[in-house]
Amino acid sequence: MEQNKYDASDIQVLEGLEAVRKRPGMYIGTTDVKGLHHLVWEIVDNSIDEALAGFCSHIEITINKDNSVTVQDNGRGIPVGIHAKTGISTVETVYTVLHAGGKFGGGGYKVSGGLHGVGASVVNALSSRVDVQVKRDGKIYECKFENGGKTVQPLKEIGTCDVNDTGTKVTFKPDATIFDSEIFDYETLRVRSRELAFLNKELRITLTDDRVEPQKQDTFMYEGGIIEYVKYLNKNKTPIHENVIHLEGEEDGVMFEVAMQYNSGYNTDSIYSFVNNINTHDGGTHEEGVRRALTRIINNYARKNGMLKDKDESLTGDDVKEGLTMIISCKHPNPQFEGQTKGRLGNSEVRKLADSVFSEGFERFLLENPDEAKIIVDKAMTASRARVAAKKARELTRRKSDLDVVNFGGKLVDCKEKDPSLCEIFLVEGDSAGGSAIKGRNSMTQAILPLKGKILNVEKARLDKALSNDEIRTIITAFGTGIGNEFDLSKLRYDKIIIMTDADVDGSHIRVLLLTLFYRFFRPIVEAGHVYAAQPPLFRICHGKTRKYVLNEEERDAYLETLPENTRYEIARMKGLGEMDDDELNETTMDINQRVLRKITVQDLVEADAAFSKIMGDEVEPRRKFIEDNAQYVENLDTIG
Ligand code: 0R9
Repeated sequence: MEQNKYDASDIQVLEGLEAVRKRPGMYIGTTDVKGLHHLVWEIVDNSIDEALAGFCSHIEITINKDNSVTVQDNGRGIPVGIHAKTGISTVETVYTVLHAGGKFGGGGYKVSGGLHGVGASVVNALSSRVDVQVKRDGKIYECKFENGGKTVQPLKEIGTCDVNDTGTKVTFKPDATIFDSEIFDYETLRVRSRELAFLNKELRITLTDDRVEPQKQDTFMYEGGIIEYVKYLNKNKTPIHENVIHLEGEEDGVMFEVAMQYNSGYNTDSIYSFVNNINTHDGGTHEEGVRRALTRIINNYARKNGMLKDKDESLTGDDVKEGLTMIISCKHPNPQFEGQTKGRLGNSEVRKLADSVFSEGFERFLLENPDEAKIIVDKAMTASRARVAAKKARELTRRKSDLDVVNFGGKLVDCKEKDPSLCEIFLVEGDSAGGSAIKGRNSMTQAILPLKGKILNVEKARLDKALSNDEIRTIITAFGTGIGNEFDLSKLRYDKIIIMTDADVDGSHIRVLLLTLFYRFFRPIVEAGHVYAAQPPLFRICHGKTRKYVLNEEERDAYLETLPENTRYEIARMKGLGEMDDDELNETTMDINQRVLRKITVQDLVEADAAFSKIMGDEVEPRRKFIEDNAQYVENLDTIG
């Protein structure tokens, strides 16, 4: 990138720091932990700009013992001369005058972006202490502020260093009277530092936590940048072509870059886009350009090579992004962010740039790599066929106005009550337990669906296959909500969905398969707290005329403790659900007055998703390792969230 000579007169004096302290939200969004961490990124952004200008290769972020943060870069150092307009040093000007900085003068070139890009002076205004050190021209300078940006030591020379040793080091302590919390979270800083390293290739970012013994430290540096980001995201997946496809281009100072790789999965939502290192959640012109070009190029290729024979047949945007992991990164000197959360790029000229860079590069890739091209187009063709089949299958499961008993092949034994808030459905492992449950239930409110053996693992099957599975179709129809775009929680026919499986390995496997199904197809039902696991007892203790069922060893021992000495008792270890008779099953597991249910929660969807992919996905090794590491966790998968 071209170097821009810094012109001190570019700095415009706009407002005082007092305004920032009065309304911090206007400058950093919030004063909660998010705002607190935002301070770090405002400072780091300045170092990243220096890196993008080609002068900085290493940024160090340190959380100090007193919860202050130090950010250090090895760039040119902030200019130290006297600023023409303010008559004070440029360093002090940058830190005390709101909106000071190259960007606002128009002459500078600033592409990295914080929330509002107002930088150093805002951090100073919201800090109880800021120390800035600059190494430039063989000298070390220092400048200090306290109490929301009041200068306590104007810039002065404090020593000398090697002429080649240059850089800026800033330490700030957030003002406790402004922020709800002053405690920096290492994990938050680690995740974003890693992301910034992926998005800015070859930039080294070191994060250190000095609050703990021994100190924590992570260093991130990716020579391949977003190429390595894609590899990282596909780590637990199975790529279907070896190399990550990488395309880039530049026009009028706008840089545009894409990395992509298809995997064998069926996700269609792994396209992530960034503008000036900020995630554009809601897409925008850069994403639109790529999506449009991707669909067009794959269709053209398929048609030219005789893969799409029918004139009217074509692949949709969804077909071509199935299993696609993609990072789009755009660096723009003047980005226009739109939408409620400013998560959408609005600059219209970027759509054309994105389209042309992507289509030229991707078309060339397909021509030069016919084997990969075939794999990629085949994948989209299969997705397209699956989409058509799924549509048909979905129509089959769409609930008719009244429950169509024929649909169930006689398997569901429904309850008489029609008010969903009073109804329960038991998903029961095996026909024999199913039989006992049917006899032992309260037929007014309890419906029984016996499941034959293991249900299909939906993590490994595409929608059409899942929907052609009898067991799954029956479940979908019984629930009444529909799936996918048609899902409607208000149509749920049962207030409680109760998974009733044995307390052994097979039982927990079926439970995991059912949870995977719920997680993928019926997540809102889990989120709304409708899903439960029945807890069949492990022991029966008989004494006199009393029969007591307990769930586990601890409960058994605790109960025995309560019996008077010399009491004669008999303990039986309960066998599987299938071996209980209907009275027993009702008494121990189904009767609303006696049973114990465990609510299945999804506390953290993202983590649960990862856990499910690991346990249920393609790769054997991560699954083996995960189960080994989390044997306990997997047994209790229904409580992970
Ligand atoms: C540790 C955090 N780092 C910084 O805040 C930081 C700001 C900065 C910088 C320049 C170099 N390194 C920096 N680190 C810089 C920029 C320019 C010329 N020389 C040095 C330029 O933009 O042309 N500056 C960021 C703003 C300013 N300097 C300026 F406004 F003071 F010029």
